[in-house]
Amino acid sequence: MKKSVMLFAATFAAALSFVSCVNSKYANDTHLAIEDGKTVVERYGQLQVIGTDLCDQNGNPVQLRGMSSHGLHWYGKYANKDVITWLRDDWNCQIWRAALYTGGQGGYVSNPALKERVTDSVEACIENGMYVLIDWHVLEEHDPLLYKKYAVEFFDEMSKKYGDKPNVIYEICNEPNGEKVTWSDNIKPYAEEIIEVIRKNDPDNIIIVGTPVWSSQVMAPSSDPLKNGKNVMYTCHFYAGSHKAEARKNVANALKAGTPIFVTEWGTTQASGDGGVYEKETLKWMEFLKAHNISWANWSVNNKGEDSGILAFNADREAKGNWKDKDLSKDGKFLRRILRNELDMKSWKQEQKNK
Ligand code: DCB
Repeated sequence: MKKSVMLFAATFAAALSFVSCVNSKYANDTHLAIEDGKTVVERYGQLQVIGTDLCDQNGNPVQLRGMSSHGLHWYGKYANKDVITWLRDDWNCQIWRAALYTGGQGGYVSNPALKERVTDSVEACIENGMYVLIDWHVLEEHDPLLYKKYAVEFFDEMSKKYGDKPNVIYEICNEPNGEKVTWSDNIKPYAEEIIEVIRKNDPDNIIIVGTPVWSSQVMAPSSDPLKNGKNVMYTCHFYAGSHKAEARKNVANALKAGTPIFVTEWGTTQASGDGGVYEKETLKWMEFLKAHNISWANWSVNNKGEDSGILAFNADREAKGNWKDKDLSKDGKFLRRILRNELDMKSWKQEQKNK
């Protein structure tokens, strides 16, 4: 008796999840950079946040996917039109992330000319009909408040310049970190001020806010929300070799609590950016992000020879794009297939069996 009830319940649950999968409100998303001759920005237009979903101009949920630059002060040469166009046309990228390290040697605060790598990126993406993340890459300084003065100027300028373009997404603090850096005392006051600066020039483009502990504590904003959270999302970063089921649970809980999430950076490797490509763990994350309609950018475009870099060591030194198989690292070959919709957990498992 009990057994049959359980069996019934299990069958019912399975049927339900099947139906909800087929009838998913996310089923219409084609995940294409170009469809019927139209770029993704031509199709989706002005983005907006509805509930926890990133949506297009008509209110349909959409999932954007693409690549992040490495630090623009190290590998900014790849932030050019040739490479970004190649990523759109060959890799099916809908979004590009320009990672402007703020602190540290060579970062923006000590090297303001770096801004050109950002504006080059934005202009290439506008011409290409792609979305672009302007990433204020807080990392070494730990606390976004430390260089707030620079962030105010920077985001004021960017939002004046590009606020009327639907392509632009502002990522205002990559990865706050350090024991003393908390949501309520550091990130929230920083974010409220920067959002106010941006909103004077740009009433509607999406703004993304980092979360504590290298953007892993995604529950933090739900208990102490921003005063100006309209069209604001929060970021969760993961590295598939380091962050697994528990991190996904955090994200699921944050969504349940009403927090919209955008994974502005993730890697197939360990959190160091190295340590091997974790294919199966990555594909678990891909299934999860797709099922929850969470957009992402992968770390990163470089040829330094680290496992999370998509280029083979020393490949494409001229930064021209037009990559052949031999120019790609293991990570690069894997990522390209994911982005081109050629690989998912099911087909990967089949391939492993056939090996
Ligand atoms: C993040 C950063 C990013 C960093 C990657 C991989 O940091 F946002 O800037 O990129 O994740 O670690 C790495 C590059 C290296 C470079 C190094 C120097 O791949 O080539 O030499 O930056 O800045 C994270 C992410 C997660 C965690 C820690 C860090 N974590 N971190 O969970 O502990 O310490 O940078």
